[in-house]
Amino acid sequence: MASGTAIVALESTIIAHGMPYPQNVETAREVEDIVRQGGAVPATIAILGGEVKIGLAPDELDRLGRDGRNIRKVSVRDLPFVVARRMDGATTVASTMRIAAMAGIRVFATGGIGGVHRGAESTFDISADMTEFAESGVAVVTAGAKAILDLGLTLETLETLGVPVVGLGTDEFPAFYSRVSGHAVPMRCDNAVEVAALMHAKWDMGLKGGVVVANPIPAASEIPAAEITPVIEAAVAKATQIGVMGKELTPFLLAEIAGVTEGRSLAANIALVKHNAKVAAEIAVAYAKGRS
Ligand code: PSU
Ligand code: MN
Repeated sequence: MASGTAIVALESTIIAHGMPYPQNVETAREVEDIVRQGGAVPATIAILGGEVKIGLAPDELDRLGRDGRNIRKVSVRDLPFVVARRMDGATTVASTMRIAAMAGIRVFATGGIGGVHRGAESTFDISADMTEFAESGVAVVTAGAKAILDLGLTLETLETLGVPVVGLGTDEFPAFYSRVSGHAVPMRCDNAVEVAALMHAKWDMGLKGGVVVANPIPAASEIPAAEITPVIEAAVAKATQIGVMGKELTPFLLAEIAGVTEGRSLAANIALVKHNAKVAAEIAVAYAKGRS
């Protein structure tokens, strides 16, 4: 960092809880390679034995993927507990953003950020990813927000929190598995240089918090909204029926949807994460150039 190298943070919940083994570890490795090919250094973030790790060795990545669901999903609230108890933890978007910001890393690639869940008006289930965007100065490249959420309420929340939501080459907020959602983004950039300029402008002005860089899934890997919507609705109904709540909800829904679509949603998830990593590397390189 001292020499101005572009760095891209990567999260570990997607490895431990977002995808099954061994696709999770394969994807994590490929994503790191894509960042390197883009001229940046990947920094996968996790807690191992109570230590906050920024950048994992291959065997550490493998351990996270293999132990999967047995590794604690760590949001910001959980950080002091897992550190004090010297536990392992997979970091979500929120805690990865916080740790990246502590280290001065400004760019982070994920699959899809958490947001306001459907039915949040009665469950209050709003991901800590939302409030973290008001706190940590990190740009997160994401395929919109997970379609399992209420995207309209997610966008309203981000507006309230003062978070720029940038459509990258699009006027619509993408819906994770699909390129379109019917919701407009408040602003659009058409390349990494424009995004980097927005980041510099935001932080040079002393504005606090992050930037959502909404990057649609590549067309070839998209699952059309008409096809995935009923699957998502059935999964949400099942979760409500059997009482899945809180931090278990997102992993449950992703696994349920992957089961019903016979892995097609998993393939889409992998494709969009890789594409986000490529774009994040471009932004990190452009941002580092803008600084010098
Ligand atoms: N994106 C994916 N798969 C995932 C997640 C994001 O493609 O598993 C994870 C992220 O770590 C995100 C978390 O922060 O889901 C959101 O969980 P919750 O809704 O409980 O905050
Ligand atoms: Mn939640």
